[in-house]
Amino acid sequence: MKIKELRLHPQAIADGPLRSSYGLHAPYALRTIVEVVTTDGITGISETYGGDRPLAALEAARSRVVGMNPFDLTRFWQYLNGDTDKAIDPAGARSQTMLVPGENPLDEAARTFAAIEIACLDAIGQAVNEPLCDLIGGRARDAAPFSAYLFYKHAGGGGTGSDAREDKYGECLSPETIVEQCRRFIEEYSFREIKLKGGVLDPEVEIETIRALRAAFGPSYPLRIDPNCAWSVDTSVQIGIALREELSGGGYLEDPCASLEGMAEVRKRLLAEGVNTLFASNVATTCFAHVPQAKELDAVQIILSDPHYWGGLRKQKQLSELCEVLGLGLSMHSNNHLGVSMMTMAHAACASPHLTHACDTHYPWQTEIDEVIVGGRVKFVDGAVPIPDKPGLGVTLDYDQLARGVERYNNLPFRKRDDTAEMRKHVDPNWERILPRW
Ligand code: GKR
Ligand code: MG
Repeated sequence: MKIKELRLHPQAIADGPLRSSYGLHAPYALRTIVEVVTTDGITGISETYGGDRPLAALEAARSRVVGMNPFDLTRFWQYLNGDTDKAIDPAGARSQTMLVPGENPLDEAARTFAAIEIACLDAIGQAVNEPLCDLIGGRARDAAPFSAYLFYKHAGGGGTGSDAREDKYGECLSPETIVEQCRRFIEEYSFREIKLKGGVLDPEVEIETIRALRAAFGPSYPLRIDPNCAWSVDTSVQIGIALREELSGGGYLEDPCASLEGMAEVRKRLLAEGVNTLFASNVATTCFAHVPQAKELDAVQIILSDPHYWGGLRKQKQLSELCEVLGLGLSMHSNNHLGVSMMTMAHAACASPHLTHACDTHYPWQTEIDEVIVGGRVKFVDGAVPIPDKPGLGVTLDYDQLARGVERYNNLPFRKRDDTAEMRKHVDPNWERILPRW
């Protein structure tokens, strides 16, 4: 089997005006759907980040991918110099502190590799008639658990003009409206764990929001908050103390402040106060080189993997095993995505024997109108995505929908996620991303 064609389909998908410490989401998020067509007539698919940079990196690999045997992934990894993630990263340049995921040149090799690896594995899975998580060594579970990923947001459901989408949640900039948002998420998806994207409002309001979620849903729903480094070390310590009860029992504090050193300091000071809240990270830990550092400093106890930029599905499985050996927890990070990524994440989670927390997903923030897989959106059962009894990823592309996504993309005036620009356009013309803000 050889790859005879690589097809790239840029996609624009509607997204609501969600807030984070990066700023404001634009009315459309960018993705890329990848197809590898083999000489056997099989087409493997994957989904990755969108916009100029990720597309250019895939384009640059085209001549190497076409003609490649889809099993020849190790040499493709070497060709892309994927091992750059073994290098020590003292300056934290590999972190996601300032750059949004998908834009860091230092994880480009791992990102590009992942997009091709997943499509190749999908093709191989179809060739041997095995679901992807079984193909890479067997599943640890039949369904992947996800969490309710709540966002402070302005009114609006994403999209623009005649393509504007229904706003199911309205403006959510208070504890009460976030509780209501969560209630709807749980009603619709039956999620069992809750994540609040923080770093948006005054810490007092965010503390109040977490307390309101605890009061509304009780301790059987573990809580986590992720301010994406918006807090100083001192503020992180104060919030850790204030939320010691609410973030215990399966919950965690995610990237409260910047850098592994900063998180290590917060952890040390909290432990001295008798607060053993666990820390998770997808900002300070983005690659294998960060894992031993995180462990050594006791800065992070739960690594948030992501097959899209950690180097694909087999790397995800290796990370699960590494975390288990090191006594670290494992969960999964997410950005806006379509159903192909949804299934990739589900297979990755099911193939990971050691997965200690429900994974993140932005999927509830996307709409049916943009879905590119045949049969419409992926269905959740009890807060989890079951692995279908189908080969590969278990989903195929709806080419009409794909063409609509390309058209939306072609009509957009931007080619890169820029939450600062959106914030200035719609909320505050003088907004700067200041870290720490509080
Ligand atoms: O979508 O605004 C967002 C998030 O902040 C996202 O960019 C992060 O990558 O979800 C992510 C996170 O957990 O940090
Ligand atoms: Mg995070």
